[in-house]
Formats: sequence, structure tokens, C-alpha cells
Amino acid sequence: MSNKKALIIIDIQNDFCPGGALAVPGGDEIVPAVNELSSLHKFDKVIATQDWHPPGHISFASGKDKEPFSEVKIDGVTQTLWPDHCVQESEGADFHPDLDLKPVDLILRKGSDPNIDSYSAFLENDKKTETGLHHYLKGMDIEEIFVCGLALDVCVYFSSLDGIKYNFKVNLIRDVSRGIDQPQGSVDEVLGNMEEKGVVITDSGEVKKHKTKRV
Ligand code: VGL
Ligand code: ZN
Repeated sequence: MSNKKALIIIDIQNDFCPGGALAVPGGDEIVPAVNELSSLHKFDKVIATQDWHPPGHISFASGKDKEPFSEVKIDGVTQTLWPDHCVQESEGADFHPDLDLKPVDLILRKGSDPNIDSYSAFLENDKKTETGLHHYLKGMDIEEIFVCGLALDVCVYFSSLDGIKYNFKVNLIRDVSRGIDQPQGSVDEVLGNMEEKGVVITDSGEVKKHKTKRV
């Protein structure tokens, strides 16, 4: 057992914060707590993900004659249509300006295939195209991951479940995550599903009690 741990910070980008194109309520509130966690030297690796879509991405409602947040079937895959967000190199795709990137070892971009959405940090929504993150983590001997960020009921959720699929011990840091909660109740539903699949729901206070990594 290596006991090595990674912190995975999901999509703390301007578009997911108040004022952004796909704002998550209170999305910016978690930034100070994320900064504190990432700088504590508890984690062997810190990864930050960035939703990174080309203009006209398959997940965008605009140009499809559909309302944002409606669902469509594309090649048998259910796709939620979102307001245009996190367009590559736009300000909305930038990390929140207060997010401390100094402790971040790896920035992983996802969602750049124009025809496949990618909620999870591990697998795109076709459930087979890999981002490569599990190879990186396994290669670094990481056994346990701590997931936090935005949005709890979308990318944080799918990343956590795929972490279980790849046999990591997965912890969701509840107080350092915020959800869209549309439809209302989604956050509670995904928390229940995560627990059922073996994700440990924890909070930053508990995480701070963990041993500091060997340096
Ligand atoms: C996300 C919806 C669309 C997320 C990304 O980061 O949770 N949600 N793209
Ligand atoms: Zn997206």
C-alpha cells in the first residue's frame, strides 16, 4: 500500500461562478477553502481540471433551437444542452482569478472534442474515451483521491464515480463543492448514489486531520 493521495479540483472556472455563463450558486465561495487544502502538503499530487470546449460544442443549446437545460438524444446518448460555456481561451474558461495554481501539479483539460461532452475527469461521456488521468495517477502510485469543486451534481459526480470504477479510494469533500441542483433535488440524489457506490462523503475539517505527506 502506497497510501499516496491526490486532490482533484474540478472546474473552478469563471463560467461556473456567479456572473458566468453557467453559474453554480455559491461557486466562488469554495475558492479560499480549496486554496487552503491544496497548500497543506497533504497530497502527493494536486490536479485541477478545466472544461475546455471549442465554439459550437455539441453540449451547447445555441444553434440547436432548444432551450438550455433541455435534454436531447444524440446517437443514442442523452445530452443535456447547456448555455455556451468554457469556450477555449475565453475569459469564462479561465480559472477563478483567486484560485491558487501554485500547488497544482497537473492541469487537465476536457471536453475539447466538438462531438463528445466530457463530465468526468477520467472518461468522456461515451464512457470509453479516456482522458489519461487514471494512467497518470496509477503511474504516480496514487491510491486515494479527494474530489472537490464544480459542479457537484455534474462533473464532480461523474469524476467521483469513475474514480471508483478505476479502483481508487474516493472521497468527496462536500463543503468544498457546489451543485447546480437543476432539477431541484439533484444534489441530494447524486450524494445518495455516490455513497451507494462507495464514495466517502467527507468535509474539509476531516481532510485537514489527515497526515501530512512524507517529504
Ligand atoms: C459542467 C455542465 C457542463 C461541470 C461542465 O463542470 O460540472 N457542467 N459542463
Ligand atoms: Zn461543459
